[in-house]
Amino acid sequence: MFSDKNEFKQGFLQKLERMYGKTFPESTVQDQYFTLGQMIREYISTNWIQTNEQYRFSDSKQVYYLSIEFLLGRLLRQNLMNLGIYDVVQEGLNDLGIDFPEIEEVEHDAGLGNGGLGRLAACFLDSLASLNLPGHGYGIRYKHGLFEQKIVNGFQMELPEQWLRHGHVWEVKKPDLAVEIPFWGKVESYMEEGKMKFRHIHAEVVSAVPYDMPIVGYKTSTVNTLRMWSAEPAAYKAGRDLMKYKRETEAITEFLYPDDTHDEGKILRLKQQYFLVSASLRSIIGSYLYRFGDLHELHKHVAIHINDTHPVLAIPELMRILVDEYEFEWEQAWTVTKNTFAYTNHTTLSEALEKWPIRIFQPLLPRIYMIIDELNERFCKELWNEYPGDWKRIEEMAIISHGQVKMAHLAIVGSYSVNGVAKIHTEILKQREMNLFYQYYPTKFNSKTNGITHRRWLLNANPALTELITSAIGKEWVHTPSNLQQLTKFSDDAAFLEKLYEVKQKNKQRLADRIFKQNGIKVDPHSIFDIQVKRLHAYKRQLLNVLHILYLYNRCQEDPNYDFPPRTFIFGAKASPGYFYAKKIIKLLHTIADLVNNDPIVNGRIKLVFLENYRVSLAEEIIPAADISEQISTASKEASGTGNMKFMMNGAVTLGTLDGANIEILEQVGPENIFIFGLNAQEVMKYQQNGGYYSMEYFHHDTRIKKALTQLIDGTLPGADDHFETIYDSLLAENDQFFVLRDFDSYVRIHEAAGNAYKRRDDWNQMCLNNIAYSGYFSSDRTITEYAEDIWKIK
Ligand code: 26Q
Repeated sequence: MFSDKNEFKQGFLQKLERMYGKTFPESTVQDQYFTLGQMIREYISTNWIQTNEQYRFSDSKQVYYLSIEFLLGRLLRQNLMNLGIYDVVQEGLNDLGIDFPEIEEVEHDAGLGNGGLGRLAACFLDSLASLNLPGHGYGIRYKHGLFEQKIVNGFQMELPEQWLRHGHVWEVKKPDLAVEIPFWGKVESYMEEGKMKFRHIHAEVVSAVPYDMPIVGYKTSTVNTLRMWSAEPAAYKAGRDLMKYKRETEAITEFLYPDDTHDEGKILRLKQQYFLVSASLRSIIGSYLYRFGDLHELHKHVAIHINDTHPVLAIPELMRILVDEYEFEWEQAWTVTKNTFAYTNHTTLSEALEKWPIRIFQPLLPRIYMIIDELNERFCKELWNEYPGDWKRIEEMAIISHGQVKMAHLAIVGSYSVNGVAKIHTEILKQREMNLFYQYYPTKFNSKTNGITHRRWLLNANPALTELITSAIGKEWVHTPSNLQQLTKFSDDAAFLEKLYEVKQKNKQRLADRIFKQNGIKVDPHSIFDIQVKRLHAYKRQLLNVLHILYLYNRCQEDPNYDFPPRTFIFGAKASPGYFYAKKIIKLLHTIADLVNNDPIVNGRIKLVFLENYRVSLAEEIIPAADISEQISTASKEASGTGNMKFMMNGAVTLGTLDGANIEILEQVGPENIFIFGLNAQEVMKYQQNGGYYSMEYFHHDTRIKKALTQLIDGTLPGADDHFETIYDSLLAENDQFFVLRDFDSYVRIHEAAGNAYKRRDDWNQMCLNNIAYSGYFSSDRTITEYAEDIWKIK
C-alpha cells in the first residue's frame, strides 16, 4: 500500500481529505488519528483476509480463547510496530509536522478488563499471532470498559469509561454474522422416533452481533481475529414492551462487571457469561462445519480454552448443541465435549470462586441447568463407584450442592486440561484447593507459568532500552527473547552499565514530568523510584507499603539526621467500586501523601505519589521508570502476577515475597539480584491451619508498629476523621488476615538493604542488567509455546 514515507504521506493526506472533507491544515489531531487508524486497518486487511482464507481451507487444529476480559490497551503503536512500518509512518508524520506521541494520545485504551487475567489474554493473542499459530479470541464488546477513576479529596470516584464515544477504528462490525441467544422461558419435552427430545419455548431472544478486531503478528503475515459480541434487540415480537426489552438487551453488554451485590446484577452477570459462550460456540461450530461437515471429531480439530470459570457454560452449551441440535447420544457428546475444553484457574481466593444459586440459574437458563444437573448426576455416580460410601467426598466434589452450581467443578470435570499460572499456584491447587480433583484426575493438572509480550512491554514501551540492548547483542533477541541472556557479557562493562543507567534516568525524568503535570508534585529523578501498581486488594498489601512509608516519616521526625537514600513511592490502583476496604486504603495513601510530601523535616527525601486512573497506557509509561518493583502479596495469595515480569524486563529490581511467579523470578536471577522478605507460603498456610499468629503481640512489642497504627486513629493524620478505623480494626480486632504486621519488620529490613544497594551505583546497575538478561523466560511466547505443545496440540 505504501513502501516509503512519501507514498505514505500522499496516501495519508488523500485519505484525510476524503474522510473529513478538510484540508490538512484544517484538521484536528483527532481527525489525524482516525485517518491514520483507518489507513492502517486497510493496510492490515489484505493479510487478514488471506489468513482467514488459509484457516478456512486448511485442516489444521484451531484454538479459541474465551475470556470475559481482554485488556488490550492502545493498538496504534503495536500495530505499526508489528507491521514493521512504525519508522516510515513516524518519519512521514514528522515531515508533516505531526508529533506521533500526540496522535497516540487520542486513542482511548480498550480497557475491557480489570487486571491480570484480562491483560494475560491480550498478551496471549499477541504471541499467538506472532508465532503464526491459529489462535483466536472471543470476548464481549462492553460499551463501557473498566470505570475511569478520578480522585476527589483523596477518595476514589468512578466515571463510566467511554472508549467508543468517537468510534473504535480497529473493529469491523459483521451484522450478517449475528446469532440469536435465548434466555428465560421453559423447556418442553416431546417424543420423536421413540426418543425423548427437548425444546426451549417462550424464550426471550437477543441478538449477538460480532465486531472483529485484527490481531497482527509481529513481522509476519499472520493476522488473527478477536471477535467481540455486542447485544442488540432481535426481531420484534408482538405483545412485548419494546422499550423495556431494548433496555434489558442493551444492558447485557453495557458494563464489564455489573455490580452484583443484588440479584438483578447477578442475573446480568450470568446473562453476560451465557451470551458470550453461546454466541462464540455458534461461530466456532459454524466455521468447523464449513471445514469438516461432521461434529464427531470436533475435538481433533478444535481446542477451546476457558479463561477462568467465567466462560465455563460453554461446556453444557456444547453438550446442548450436540444432543439437542445434532442428535448425538449423551455419551458421544460427552466424549467430544470433555476432549475439547481446557481450563485455566487464576486464583485460589475463595471469594473469587464462582458459585451460582440454583434459584437464579434455573429460570434464566432452563435447558443449560437441566444439562448441568444431568452431568452432576452422572459424575456423582462415577464417584460413588470409585469411592463407595464416601458421601463426604462426593458432596465436596459435586457440581451442584447446597443449592449452588460450582463453576470450578464443572470446569474441571468438563475439560481435558486444568492448569495453574505459576509453579507454586499449581502446587497449591493440587495439594489444597483442588486436591480431591487432583486425586481423581491426576493427569489433567499441569502448570503454565504466565508470561508477557516483550513486544509491547519492552519494544513498544521502552524504545531507548530496546535500542541499547540491540546495539549490544544484535536484534535476534526480539525473536528469541531467551537470547537476552547474552547481556550478562556486559555485567562488568562499566561503560555499558552507565548507558543502562542513563536510559533509566531518561525514563524516570519523563515520569517525573508526567507526575508534575498531573499531580503538581515535584519529584527528584535521582531518588529511588519505588513503584507498586496493580489492582487494589487487601492480599496485595498496599497497606504494608504505606505503613512502611509512615514509619519512615516517623523515623525522620525522631531523628532528623537519619540518613537514607531519597525515595519516591509511586502507586497506581483501582479499587472495585463495592470494595469499601480497598477504597479506604486509597484514602489512606492520599492522607499519608499530604503528611509527607511537604514536611520540612522530611525535606523532600520521601515523596508519595498516587497516579490516578491506572490502565495499560499509563503502565507503559510507569514501568520503564521503576527502580524497585513492589510485589509484596501475602505468600500463597497471588496466583502468579504479571506486573512483576514487566518490571523485571525493564530493569527494575523486585522487592517481594516468595509468592506466585516471584519465586520463578528468583530462580532466574538468583538471590543476589532480588530482595526477598517475609513469610513463605508454607508458613502462612501453617498459621492459617494451626493458629498461632496474634497480631496484637506485634502491636505491643514493636514500637514502630504501635506508633504507626495509633496514628491511624488518634487525629495525627490531616483530615483522617474516623476513616481509618476499619483498617485499624482489620489489623488488630480481626487479627490481620494478611499478615501485614507479621511481615513488617522483615519488610523494613529489606528496604534498608535495597536502599544501601542503590547507593552502590555499579552494583545496582549490574542488578538491573541481570534482571533484563534473565527476563526472556517470561515472554508470553514461551508460555504460548507450552500451551500449544502440551495442551492445545496446535502447530
Ligand atoms: C468472580 C466471581 C464473581 C465476580 C467476579 C469474579 C472475578 C472477576 C475477575 C474473579 C476473578 C477475576 C480476575 C482475576 C485475576 O485477574 N487474576 C489474576 O490473574 C493473573 C493472570 O493469571 C495472575 O497473574 C494474578 O496473580 C491473578 O490475581
